[in-house]
Amino acid sequence: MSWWFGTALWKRVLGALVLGIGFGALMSQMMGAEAATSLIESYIRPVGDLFIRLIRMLIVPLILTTLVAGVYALGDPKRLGPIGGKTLALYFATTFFANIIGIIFGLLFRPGAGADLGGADAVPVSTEAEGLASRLLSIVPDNPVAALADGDVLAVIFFAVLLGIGILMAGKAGKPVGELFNSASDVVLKVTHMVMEVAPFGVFALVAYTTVSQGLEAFASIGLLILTVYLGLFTHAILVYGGLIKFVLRLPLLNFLRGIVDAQAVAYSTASSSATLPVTITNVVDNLGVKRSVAGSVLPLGATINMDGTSLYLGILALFTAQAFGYELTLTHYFMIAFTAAIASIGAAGIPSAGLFLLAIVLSTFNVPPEQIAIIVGFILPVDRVMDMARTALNVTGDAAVSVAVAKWEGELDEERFRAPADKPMPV
Ligand code: DAS
Repeated sequence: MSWWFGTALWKRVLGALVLGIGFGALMSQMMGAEAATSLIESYIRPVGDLFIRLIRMLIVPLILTTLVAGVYALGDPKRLGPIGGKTLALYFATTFFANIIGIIFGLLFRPGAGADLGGADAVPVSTEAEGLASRLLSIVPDNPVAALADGDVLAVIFFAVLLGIGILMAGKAGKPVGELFNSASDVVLKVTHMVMEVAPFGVFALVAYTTVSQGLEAFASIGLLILTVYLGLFTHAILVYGGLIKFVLRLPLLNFLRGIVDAQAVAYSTASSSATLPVTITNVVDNLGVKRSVAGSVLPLGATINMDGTSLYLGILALFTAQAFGYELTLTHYFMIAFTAAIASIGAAGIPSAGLFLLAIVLSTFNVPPEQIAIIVGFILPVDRVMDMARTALNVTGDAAVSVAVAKWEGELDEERFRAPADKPMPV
């Protein structure tokens, strides 16, 4: 057992990810996809579902305690403005680049050219999406206890920020409450560490199930689309986040990637930014030295409105559709696709396949009729998961990169911790 706990968690999680894919593929080969899916669904997937429930359980307590403690630690409410401003500016900037990369890759690889949509079962989708305005307006809870109980992340953020400001404004009278939240934040982070010890088992179970249930042959039909999406996501991660961390912030990129690999693996295996949030917060606080004042606000906001992977994916899907149905697109169309993909990604919830169901907004820019939209969604849906896993991992990576940038620019980054070698004990 000492080997197990002596091995860094990120290595165990990464190993579980690889083993899960290998185990799923082997079971499919040995028993056939159907039998393997049934066996894994009955005896292995419940471990993954348990893990998701455990980390989802932590979302509200972690955001509330970390954010209130973080605002209290700032000492001056006026500092929240610059943090919020830098955060939103960076979220929009990275999403803009994601759009451009998505459209460039869609044009380069032409994944939709010659696609055979004949066998698709049409899935009608609405063209409604929560835009930024309505999403941010829904942030004010009319009952904070209900918002906490419902896990309404944006409302919890709003309430926690106000509570933190109230504590600071109360001066000495607020100090006991501030100290209480400081202590509660430490406790909840420790509980998250305990839950993260389950991550290798949860990741293994979820990825093994996805591998057998998706079936490797399904990928053949849209292998080029999957390749285009993965290459686009990888390019965005290296160019935009790598450029930001290494060349703008002048921080070691390897430490960044290693520091958030748990969150990336959990995001990849759950395909849910929201479910991954406790792991993302713990990773950037413990491994990257981002102070709670930034981690507790930037990350929950990012898990809700910053989805660069989704935006990039919708850009590629729009071109896939145009190529599959033979639409001629103009430069204006490309700008409108980029703009609507960004808006849709803001409206996407941090749950599996949320992005796909917002495709209609993007396709409305070149008047694709509902029946063709339904055919595209029906064609993609059976194998959307394998692309969702990757775009969710990118979404989480983007949130973490922005939290590091804002922390660095606001003097809320413990660089010694960021630069600490992986296996060396973290500086206390
Ligand atoms: N699965 C979503 C997320 O959790 C992303 C998407 O569906 O595009 O980030």
